[in-house]
Amino acid sequence: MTSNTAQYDVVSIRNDFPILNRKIFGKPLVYLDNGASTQRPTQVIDAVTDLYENHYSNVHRGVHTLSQESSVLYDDARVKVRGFINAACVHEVVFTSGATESINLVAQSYARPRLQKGDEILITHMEHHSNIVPWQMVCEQTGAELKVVPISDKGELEMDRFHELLSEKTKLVSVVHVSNALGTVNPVKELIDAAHALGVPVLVDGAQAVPHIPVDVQKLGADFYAFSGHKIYGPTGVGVLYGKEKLLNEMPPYQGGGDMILSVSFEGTTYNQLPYKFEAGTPNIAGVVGLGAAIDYVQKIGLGAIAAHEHGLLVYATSRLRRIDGLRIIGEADQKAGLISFVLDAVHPHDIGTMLDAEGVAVRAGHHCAQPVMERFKVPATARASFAMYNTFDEIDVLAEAIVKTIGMFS
Ligand code: C6P
Repeated sequence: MTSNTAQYDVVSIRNDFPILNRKIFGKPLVYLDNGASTQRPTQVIDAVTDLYENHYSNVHRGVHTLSQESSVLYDDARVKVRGFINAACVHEVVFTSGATESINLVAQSYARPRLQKGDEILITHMEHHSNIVPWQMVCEQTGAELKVVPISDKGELEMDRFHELLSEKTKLVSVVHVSNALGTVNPVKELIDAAHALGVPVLVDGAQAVPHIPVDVQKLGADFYAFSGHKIYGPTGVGVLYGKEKLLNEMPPYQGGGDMILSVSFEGTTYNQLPYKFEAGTPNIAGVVGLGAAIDYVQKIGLGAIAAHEHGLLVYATSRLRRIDGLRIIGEADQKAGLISFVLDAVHPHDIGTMLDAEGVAVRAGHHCAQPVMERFKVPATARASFAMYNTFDEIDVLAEAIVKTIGMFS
């Protein structure tokens, strides 16, 4: 199948990603582990290099030229993130180290002071550990209880159970937008509307959504939205917590340190305004600048075009993989983003990962930090091929052939 169309020039996109020229065991790299982390285009690498070579210093702390320039680049990235997710204002965008920290921040700063015995936090059975463990911790700290919305055999949320579990006891709903283990795209707007009807705020874990589908936090009505830079072609160690201004203003700082204060004395401290109140210490300046460049890059290609391309890959890959004897796809929701989790009758997922690597194909094998999903589908692990804007239909063919070869070697 051809991988290039008049509207979507995947060849030119691939040229922006130097690592895609790598050979693995003498074979062209087929990188299908984008759910774990995407690769970076030259534009992001160059933006980080330019910062370090020409502008770098600490931010918001110096009157000298380099500090001013770094501060402008850092603050510009926040403006880009605001536009990207359509937050109402820049100070609703808090830079964190990643989706994990964003969720922990909400658990400790929003939920912990509000929760007491008898209260409930509602999550789903398809959450990443990052959206389970912080809630277990805060429940332990406060005596609140964690409730879990079950999922169907197709890998969709059981919406009737969601409505039953949502009650006046629920103090927060925290739900994944796109499941990293199943690919399911959840009806987050519907979930948010139902929660809001009871006055319950909602956090959306968007780590696997923002690289693949357009996200407008105001249209969704999300109270909090979390994602990571490294899954959207940006650097590691940087992420975003979007929060509604009113809620962020009501929350105490998550950590204490430099930049999050207006004044400090031994008698007491006055906290800085949003978003700095939540950005204690020297931030990941290069990470933030790189994230800004990544957002520029994604917006230049267009998330609508990326989503359409990846959907084409998903449809093609699903039909190719379904035809392989002994292969079972885990997660067949009607609404899916570009990833396929699968198991083989004859081969353990870790062996699948190793065998595919020998063919140059990088997939993730394991529980994907979503062990409750594995337990739900009664598998110890899966192999997962996850797509990005630079993947091609030819690469899906390589994947399918490598799987068939793997089965042949193990039978
Ligand atoms: N999932 C995967 O291979 P961090 O580690 O903070 O950047 O992202 C955590 C996270 C949160 N939510 C979802 C839905 C995720 O998929 C992830 C990260 C990777 O699936 C690494 S475990």
